[in-house]
Amino acid sequence: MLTLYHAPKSRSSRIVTLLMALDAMSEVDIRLTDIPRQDGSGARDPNNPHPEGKVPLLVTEDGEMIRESNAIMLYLTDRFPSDLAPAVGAPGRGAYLSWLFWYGNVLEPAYVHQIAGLSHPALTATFRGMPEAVAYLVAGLGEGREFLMGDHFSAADLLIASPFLWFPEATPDVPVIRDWVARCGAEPVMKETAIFDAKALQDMGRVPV
Ligand SMILES: N[C@@H](CCC(=O)N[C@@H](CS)C(=O)NCC(=O)O)C(=O)O
Repeated sequence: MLTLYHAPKSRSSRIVTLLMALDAMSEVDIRLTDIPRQDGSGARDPNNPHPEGKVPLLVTEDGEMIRESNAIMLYLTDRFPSDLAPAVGAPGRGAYLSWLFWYGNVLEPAYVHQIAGLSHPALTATFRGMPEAVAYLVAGLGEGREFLMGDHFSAADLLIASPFLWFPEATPDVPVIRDWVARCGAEPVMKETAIFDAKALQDMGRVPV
């Protein structure tokens, strides 16, 4: 069985959402894991084998550790084929890979630099910035596309909409993006994850936020 180290209401929640969407919750042992939170609560969990004590971490049956949300999502969508992701060789596979890696390599750094108020020519040269990221998202959602991969919700939507679903005030004030974030947030698995995480926090002796 696979093992997922998961801290409720964190970046690993999107992996739980994906497992629900893939109908693969029964294939994974979900280990509730503590992490240091920005409000000062929580602490590094000595039972979490992630080299930095972070979540998510997926461990395979062979004991291989997979870290980074996009790598874990790619592994899971390949392992549990569905309409959430194109298979190797299928149309749209290149776009799918590009969206997953664009999230980690470009969007999240640009987003964090903006939140931190950081600006430097080296950052701009490497990552560009949020205006360029927003333009890329708008282009991806162009031509009447409901979702990034076309007319249905995909793992790419789940990953890329996640920061805007956590911090709605950070959603770019562009109708096509706001509408897409709302469509992603309305997916039934989002609500199921919120219920799962609230119960998980209670099980950990924490008050659901
Ligand atoms: N790039 C990683 C980031 C993982 C990450 O930063 N996770 C946070 C939870 S939202 C964490 O584990 N923080 C605990 C810590 O920093 O010690 C991913 O997307 O998987």
